[in-house]
Amino acid sequence: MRLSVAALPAIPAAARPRIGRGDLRTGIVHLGLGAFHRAHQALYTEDAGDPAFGVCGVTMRSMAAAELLSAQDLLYSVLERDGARGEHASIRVCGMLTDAVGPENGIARIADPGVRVVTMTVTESGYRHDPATGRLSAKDPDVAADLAGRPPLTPVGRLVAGLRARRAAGAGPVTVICCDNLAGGGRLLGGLVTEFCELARDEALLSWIRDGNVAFPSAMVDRIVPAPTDADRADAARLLGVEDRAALATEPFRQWVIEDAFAARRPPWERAGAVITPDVEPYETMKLRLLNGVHSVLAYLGALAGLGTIAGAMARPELAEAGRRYLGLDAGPTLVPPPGVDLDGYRERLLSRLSNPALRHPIAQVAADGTHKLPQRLLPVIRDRLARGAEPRWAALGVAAWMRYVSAARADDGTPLTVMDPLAGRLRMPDAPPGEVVDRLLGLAEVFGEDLPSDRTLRALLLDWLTRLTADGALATAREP
Ligand code: CS2
Repeated sequence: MRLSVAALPAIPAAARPRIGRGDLRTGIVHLGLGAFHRAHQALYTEDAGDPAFGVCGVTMRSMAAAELLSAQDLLYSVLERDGARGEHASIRVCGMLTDAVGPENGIARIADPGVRVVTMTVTESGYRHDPATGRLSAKDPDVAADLAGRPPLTPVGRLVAGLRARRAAGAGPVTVICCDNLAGGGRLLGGLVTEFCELARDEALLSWIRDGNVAFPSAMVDRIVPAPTDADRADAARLLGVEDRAALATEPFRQWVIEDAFAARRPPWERAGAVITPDVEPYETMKLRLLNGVHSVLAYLGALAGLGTIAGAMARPELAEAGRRYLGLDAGPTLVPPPGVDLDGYRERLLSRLSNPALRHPIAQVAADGTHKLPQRLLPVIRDRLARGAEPRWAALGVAAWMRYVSAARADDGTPLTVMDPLAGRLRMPDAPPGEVVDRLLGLAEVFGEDLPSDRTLRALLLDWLTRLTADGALATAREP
């Protein structure tokens, strides 16, 4: 039997959805119906317990998730894998989706007066911005085509179309929350929407937004959610007693900190443990520089060493040590802890989350889209340390490992690696010597800005690390710092 409303009586009572289906109305449109949303914001919203905030999930790239979910009455299960308890996993079925649709139908739902919140997880590169400046990427052909007036394909173009429809329908104010790993994501997204409207000469929408009808709070989102696998579906079937083709696995930990800047009614997310605060920045900075930063360091070194998962990289003492040094010596000193947070405790907990052996988080997933991730994670740490006259050695090792990964596109044992990045074609230079690789990659202004390419300390660090990575490989380089 497959998971569906009719199958719910057959699954363990503790795993059943927490809000009655009959009570649920659509109050949120979510753009980007991937695993992260389903294991994070959807569960927070279900746990908040307000039936006025069911979620209309909108797929942005392929219809696969919408079809899969629609075939099982929009139900899916989430496994929590806790390495500290062996292979044990607990499971629950989330029942918060009220729809799973493609962009054409989804965008129109933003104009529904019952909708008060739009959330977005479209990955860092989905915003189609220049990561160094935060401006809309004018060279991007999809952005240009959206601006020229075709049915929009970019997430920002689609969001603008939805807001335009909402204004026209007189459906009232709405809050748009960027739930991707971007510093100041609310400001960034608000800026991109404004820029898009300006370029499209949509004065009416611009003034509607300026009049306070749309708020763009920033948020820090945290939960490690690997791409779902057959093993996850098999475990879900075993624990539920019915088949769930949309099952996902995640870790027990979750965190959500949202800036208290809403334009309309919102779900009582604090009931589910979310923090609503006037200042989200210290949380974002801490999470991006510590968790995401060390993730990237481990992913590029681990990929070069031929390893498959983040926990696998953490199991190599030399890589775990490089990660610790990055956290303790480079990232840590740049942070101001958020109120009540003990940074040492946060760091130790983080290291144990990354070592969770039950969560097979693929390195390839973390290594993807480095040109959009490094500017959020490692480069701000490097800038801060350089400004204080310090040498950011471990952050530079992470960047050098990225340089080796994208330029050689093979592991240290020669195995080819698939580099996923919007700029992949420009990054590949398998036969170039380290000095040339450093100069050409550092010269990418959209990644490294105008300041870093001319920094001599950084260039020397990168050249030293890249020369050693090329000659000795990642493990030996990390072993003899
Ligand atoms: C990861 C993140 O894929 C990546 O680059 O660093 O997705 C990470 O797992 C999440 O941000 C955890 O909250």
